Formats: sequence, C-alpha cells, structure tokens
Amino acid sequence: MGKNFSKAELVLTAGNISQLVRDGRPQIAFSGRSNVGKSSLINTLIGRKSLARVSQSPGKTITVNYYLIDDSFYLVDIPGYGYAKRSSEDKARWSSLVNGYFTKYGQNITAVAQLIDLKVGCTADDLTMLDFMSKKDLSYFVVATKSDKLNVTERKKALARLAEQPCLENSDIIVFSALKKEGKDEVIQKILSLVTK
Ligand SMILES: Nc1nc2c(ncn2[C@@H]2O[C@H](COP(=O)(O)OP(=O)(O)OP(=O)(O)O)[C@@H](O)[C@H]2O)c(=O)[nH]1
Ligand SMILES: [Mg+2]
Repeated sequence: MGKNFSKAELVLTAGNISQLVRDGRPQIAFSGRSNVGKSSLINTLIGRKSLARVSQSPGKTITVNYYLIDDSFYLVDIPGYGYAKRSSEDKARWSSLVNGYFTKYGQNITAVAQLIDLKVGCTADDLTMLDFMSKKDLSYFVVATKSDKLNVTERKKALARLAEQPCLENSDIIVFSALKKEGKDEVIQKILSLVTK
C-alpha cells in the first residue's frame, strides 16, 4: 500500500512527557547524535526544504516533534544525544523526555531509524543506544548519513567498519545523503514495510 509522504503535517512539538502521543498510530522514531542529520532526513522524505527545522545551533531544541504522514502514521524527530555544550538542566530535561519516549511509552514505537554519520562512524553513544534498543526489544534499522562527504574508497572503508560492529551484524544499513537524495526511496520503502504490516 502506498502512502503519500508529501501529505505531512507537524502536529505536535512535545516538550514534556505528558504530551507524548499515544493514539495507536504507528510511530517511526528518528534517533541519533545531535547534528547527525535527523531533521534533514525527515525533510527529504516528505519532500520539503524545511518543515523539520535543521539546526544552525545543534542540540538547541529539546522537543519530540511528531510529523503525521497521510493521516496514518508518524515520523518522530527525537532530540539528539551527545551534545557536549548542553547545560546540566538541559541534560536532565533531555534525559527525562527521551527516556519517557523510549521507555514509558515505548510500546507506541513501531521501529527506530537509528542514524549514524557514515564519516564519523559508530560512536560510544551510538553503541549505548543500539544496546539499549536491543535490550528493550525495540526494532530498529540503521541509516548511515551524509554519504556525500566521502569518496568511493572512503565510503567502502566506512561501511566495512560499520558492518564490523557486532550489534550491526544483522542490521540493514541504508546509505543516505540529504544533499544528493541518495537512499531516499530505500528509506521510504523500509518505513512503508513497517507501518503497513
Ligand atoms: N553534507 C551533508 N550535510 C548534511 C546532510 N544532512 C544534514 N547535513 C547538515 O548537518 C547539519 C545538521 O543537520 P540536522 O538535520 O539539523 O541534524 P539533526 O540530527 O536534526 O540535529 P539536532 O536536531 O541538533 O539533533 C546541518 O548543517 C545540515 O545541513 C547530508 O546528507 N550531507
Ligand atoms: Mg534536528
């Protein structure tokens, strides 16, 4: 079944746990380091330049943003981790909101798109997140972002390094570039296969 990704609406910007959506519609969560390209990926999928705000100052907004697609499922932009310059209050707010999303209301998540910067590779925080999802039995797939930053040789090496991670051995990895639109159709197909099950 096809879904119209360009019929997208930002329906809620949740700043605290009580606002988190649990209306039974499938949710695909976008997780990853601050600056990894979550909002850019969402904009690419829905074919809009800037419905999802792309950070000039990464890590600034600590909200969970729900994009309703074709009235049927959500793409959920989760605030990124690993942003060193956050104040301790902001870190506590981030942690409470993100933990609430993945733990307290985790049963609302259909799957997580885990973004990893292809050039940077898997960071310690990425590994923590992957481990957390495995333990919670959250289903996830990996999107390797900003592929346009690497040449052919670098790309091969970077993908080999990712595949070496024990936690990624059995994962699909979709190579993606918001700049070149590489991987857009693959991500869309993956999401459709998850939300129309
Ligand atoms: N070269 C290149 N740059 C990209 C790509 N995707 C995102 N960027 C840039 O990376 C920066 C961060 O992108 P965002 O989409 O805001 O990243 P984010 O993960 O949403 O960041 P936070 O909201 O802070 O967690 C921006 O300057 C983007 O223009 C890409 O595919 N290629
Ligand atoms: Mg963002």
